[in-house]
Amino acid sequence: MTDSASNTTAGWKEGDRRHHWHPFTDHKDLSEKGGSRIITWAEGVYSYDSDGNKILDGMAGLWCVNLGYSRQELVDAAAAQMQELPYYNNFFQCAHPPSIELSQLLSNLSPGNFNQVFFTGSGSEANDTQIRLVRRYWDLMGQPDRMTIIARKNAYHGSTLGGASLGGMDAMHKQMRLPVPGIVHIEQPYQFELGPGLSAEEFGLQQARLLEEKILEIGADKVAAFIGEPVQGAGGVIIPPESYWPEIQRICDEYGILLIADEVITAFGRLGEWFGSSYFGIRPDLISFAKGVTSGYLPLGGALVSDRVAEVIIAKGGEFAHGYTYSGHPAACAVALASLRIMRDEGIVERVKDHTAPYFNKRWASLAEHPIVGEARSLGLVAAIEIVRDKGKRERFHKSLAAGPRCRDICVDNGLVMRAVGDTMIVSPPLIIEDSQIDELVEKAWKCLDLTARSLGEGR
Ligand code: PXG
Repeated sequence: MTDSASNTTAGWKEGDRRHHWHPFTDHKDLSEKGGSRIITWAEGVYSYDSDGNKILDGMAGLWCVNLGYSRQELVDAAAAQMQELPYYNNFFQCAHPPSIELSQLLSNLSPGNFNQVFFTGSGSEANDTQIRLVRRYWDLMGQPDRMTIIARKNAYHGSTLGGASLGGMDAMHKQMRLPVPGIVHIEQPYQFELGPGLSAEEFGLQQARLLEEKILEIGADKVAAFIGEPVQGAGGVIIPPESYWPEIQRICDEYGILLIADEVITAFGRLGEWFGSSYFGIRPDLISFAKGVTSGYLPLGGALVSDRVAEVIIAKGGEFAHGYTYSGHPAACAVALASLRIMRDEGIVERVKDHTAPYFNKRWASLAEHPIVGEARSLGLVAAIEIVRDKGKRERFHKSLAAGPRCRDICVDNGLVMRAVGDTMIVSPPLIIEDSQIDELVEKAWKCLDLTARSLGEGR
């Protein structure tokens, strides 16, 4: 086969099947299902496949295309930067205007005590950077035994060895013999699964206090940091009760441990605030970002570093022995600058908070009435529904029926991207979604739940 497959669906599928190894994919299953759907173009909140099907992108790509697919300014920013300076590094006492300007803008947009930005190429690298930063910080503070980072089960922090270790995905740990030493996990604030019967307030406090128990078990003088996503995304849009994060903050303060907010999904408007930490009123010491910073048009991530940490490492640390070829890539930074300026100048975060999210939350809540929905939850523009066999008892369908993946496939066939995490269906649409498109999303979701229920008929 040549590398110029005929420009047809069949040609692309064949090239894909033979040569293209996909992330997080069971290729045997993919080929049994007839191969990949080939996405050829996209506009606004819709993507189009090579057969001309129009699909409402309920996932904003992979939680990232926050401004939708049609922003010419982002394309122009990349093109102009590529003509001027397509690449230069930020090593060896060099810098370039886009990385400088973006670090300034991010410092301005972030909460008050963040004034340093370390750029990476992705969210995984951002979280690897956080591991380096917290370990370096405690070494320089003369407390090298503060090594352990506490994370949560079912968290997603990326797929590098560090990111996957911080994450709490059993399947990833098993395949790679992770986590690396010095990372431990506590249970997550997932009330639908773990806390039925408790009030949200009680459950939030109970799950937060697992952090305190773990700190006391390990010894506070051995704990470096706690990391969490303000709302767990890939784990199934797990929205913690209001009582959870303030209690986590209290515990981190009490034992002096660093708080890392992984805001790869929640930063830049997803929860109606520039940072999800602000929504929950927490004061992290470190923030990871990626995805929405460029609206996904080019890869970029990074760590926002608070004064508490930066002052120690910069003042006392000499060279920080860490960095990537693409740390602060000029074209990616130029796109991020354009993307964040659009968000700021068009008031997109405010619009999400005041209009889009309230409308979406109300419409999404109506899905709770569906016969196979055990819960419909949302916050800002992330949302989940729990598919169940018995609403009253919150009983799941048998695993072998794969209700979630079945529903996901039905959704795509009916023009909607809605992702399945087990039997939890999740969405995270572009922030620029219009009311009529929210109506379409919810109507399609309802119809696809009907079709799923019908196809599961025998299992009920
Ligand atoms: N942290 C969080 C909170 C994420 O959601 C990462 C870190 C890693 O970012 P990179 O850029 O290295 O992928 C993520 C990424 C899914 C899915 O199936 C989610 C992510 C990535 C791939 C798949 O929902 N999130």
